[in-house]
Amino acid sequence: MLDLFSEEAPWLEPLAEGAAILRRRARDEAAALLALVDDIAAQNPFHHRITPGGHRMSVAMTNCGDFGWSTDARGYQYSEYDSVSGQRWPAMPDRFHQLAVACAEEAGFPHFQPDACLINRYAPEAKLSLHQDKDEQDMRQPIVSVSLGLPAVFQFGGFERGDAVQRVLLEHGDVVVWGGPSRLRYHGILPLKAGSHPATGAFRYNLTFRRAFR
Ligand code: MD6
Ligand code: FE
Repeated sequence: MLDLFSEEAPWLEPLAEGAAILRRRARDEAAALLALVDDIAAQNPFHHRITPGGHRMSVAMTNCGDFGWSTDARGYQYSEYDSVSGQRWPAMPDRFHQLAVACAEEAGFPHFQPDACLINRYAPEAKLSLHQDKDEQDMRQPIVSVSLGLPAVFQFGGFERGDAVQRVLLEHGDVVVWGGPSRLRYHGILPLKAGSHPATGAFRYNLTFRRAFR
């Protein structure tokens, strides 16, 4: 579990029990991560999916890894094949895997082995409504989330949709590790404010690493 006052991890900013921000943790390797995002998107382009309720998501998505998360008329699920392209997802780059495992360990989750990475791209006004990440099999596994490019306001709530939310700004290179007793908290992203970031232009990218299946 998190040791909130550990001197070895002064960058670790607790959000709640089991959830913390590793400020700027990925900043030095952000350019390399973004180049890998470009490679992945060249194989499986960003796509605005339609939710089971018939809404086009404002966030554009792709995935890499053994499994990818997606939504369509049938619901939300992880699958080996992309229902849009009919192809397998691009492989998860070693660099992604290593970063996710290291961040999980630094936040107190030493056995994380992600098999899926969802990549979200936000343009101005794109948002992600309050949701729980609950499509994974093993809730003991954390989620590691890497923010790149334009800043966004992350809403971090409780266990019911109507609970009060904290708001924190996530900036280029920030990593959120999210697990343990906080694993099923509601969370979301407020509409992205327009801007221009030296590394990503008009966009924000978010990589979320998960263990989809045991
Ligand atoms: C985002 N993140 O930051 C959306 N989910 O763009 C998430 O939905 C998320 O940051 C689970 C754990 C951490 C996250
Ligand atoms: Fe989420």
